[in-house]
Amino acid sequence: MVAARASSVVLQPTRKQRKLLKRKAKVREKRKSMKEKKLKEKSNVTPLVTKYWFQRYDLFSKYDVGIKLDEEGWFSVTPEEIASSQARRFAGAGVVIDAFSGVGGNAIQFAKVCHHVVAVEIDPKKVALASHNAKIYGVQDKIDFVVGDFFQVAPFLKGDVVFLSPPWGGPSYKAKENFTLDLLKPKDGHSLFQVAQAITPNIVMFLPRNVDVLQASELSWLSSPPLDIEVEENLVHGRLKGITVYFGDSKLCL
Ligand code: MGP
Ligand code: SAH
Repeated sequence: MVAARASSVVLQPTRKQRKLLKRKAKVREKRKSMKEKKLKEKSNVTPLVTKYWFQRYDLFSKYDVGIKLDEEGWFSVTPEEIASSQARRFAGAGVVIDAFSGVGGNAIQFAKVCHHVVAVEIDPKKVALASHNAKIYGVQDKIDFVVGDFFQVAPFLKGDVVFLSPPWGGPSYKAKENFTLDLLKPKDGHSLFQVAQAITPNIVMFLPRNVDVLQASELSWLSSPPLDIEVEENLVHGRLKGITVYFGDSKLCL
């Protein structure tokens, strides 16, 4: 009997073929980077926000459907996975006030699970972007957009939850070893909390990952008896992005 013997021959590309493959890879790389450059130019991607553009699908899973952001929106929007988990705690709640709604990252997720959202934003251009983005997620009818300064309009607002994600002072916030609440914009965290407290004790603050957690927790003492509080670390792909502090009743089902 003759045993069948398997044999394989590995063909090495010739020098000429290797050169050709290299050239093709280079052309592909160049085309890819030109395509990215064009896409970035179309999407307000300045050098400051390029790194956030690479995270675009973490920011909005429906990015490719036509999501629009401006420069501040790029570096401030709450990544969808975080915004969605923040909102899910209030599933079924009545009215959520998103006091600094930016381009809509949080407002959209609240609108998906709550009855109604009042989204306050001082910059009319961002309100237009948020309204456009809300349409993409099919929740525009559940959000009332208010162009205004939260500190001015707060006395006229009624709601069951107030969500606070104020400006942290730009991407350089992380240069601080300990981010204290006086660094929040446009007013310090203490004043902001008091304004929100006049609306409801159910307050959520989205804060930098280097925030002074003890100082943030102490805001609960502005109420008597002190508000219940829960501090949550928010990660995306295992990387810490921010800290959420829930005051009051974080499992509202109204
Ligand atoms: P980051 O720390 O600037 O980015 O923002 P990244 O990619 O984590 O940086 P690196 O250090 O890993 O290189 C992280 C997240 O914080 C952003 O996606 C926003 O959700 C949020 N964020 C950042 N800024 C500057 C602000 C802000 O000013 N206000 C609010 N509300 N959120 C912000
Ligand atoms: N959570 C938002 C991002 C908020 S960034 C999102 O996911 O898209 C903070 C926003 O607060 C910015 O858009 C800024 O224009 C807005 N802002 C700053 N001062 C304000 C004020 N006094 N009242 C309302 N909005 C304000």
